[in-house]
Amino acid sequence: MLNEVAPWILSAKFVVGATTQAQFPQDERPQVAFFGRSNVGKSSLLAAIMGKKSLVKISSSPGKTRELNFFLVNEAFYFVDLPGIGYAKMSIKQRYVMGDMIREYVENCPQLRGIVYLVDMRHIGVQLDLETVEILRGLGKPVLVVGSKRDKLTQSEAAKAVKEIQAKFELPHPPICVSVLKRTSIEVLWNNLLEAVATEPS
Ligand SMILES: Nc1nc2c(ncn2[C@@H]2O[C@H](COP(=O)(O)OP(=O)(O)OP(=O)(O)O)[C@@H](O)[C@H]2O)c(=O)[nH]1
Ligand SMILES: [Mg+2]
Repeated sequence: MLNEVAPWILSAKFVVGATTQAQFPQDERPQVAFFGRSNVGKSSLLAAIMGKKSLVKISSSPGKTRELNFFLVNEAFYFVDLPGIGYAKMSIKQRYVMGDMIREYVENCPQLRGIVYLVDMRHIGVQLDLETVEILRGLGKPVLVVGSKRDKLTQSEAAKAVKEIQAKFELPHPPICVSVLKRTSIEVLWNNLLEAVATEPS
């Protein structure tokens, strides 16, 4: 049966919640990872794209995702839900462990074709976001900066936020801005990601 909210999805399943490299899927299928500060809406966005809320852990309290969660989509590629960064209640040691885990994944996974980096449209220019995107770019992975929680802003606030995101992150195009609540630009983002997984790494 076709997925009613996400008709582009033929199948989507949770494969593994990994904490070490040995647990990452070892096959050749391309991967796209979702990253950003804790509570920005990564897991919610994944659930919206895959049209299946029950697959993904979402919480009103930040710090929900603690593992690298791999989802196999259309039997063709993986979406990876990464733990959020900058979660205040996490100990310094925990943050280091998590940071190492993510870095190890990004640096050592040749199947990783790109990273969707989510930025809350209400909080643009946070130093942690700017620095993290710079690091990811430095690691040679394509980064797609996407604005989240579009529904929390008025039309004029959103227009301003789009310009700010484009300027602060030095993007060649205005960013895609999504709302999971209203399902704004979910299909546009999906189409962009399809291109990313279809592109051979340079
Ligand atoms: N209004 C609104 N709320 C959203 C949207 N996306 C996510 N949220 C809410 O934001 C909160 C955090 O969402 P998550 O998807 O768990 O965020 P996350 O980035 O995965 O968080 P961590 O796993 O802690 O890194 C939840 O209460 C969501 O319901 C959105 O587009 N609009
Ligand atoms: Mg999450």
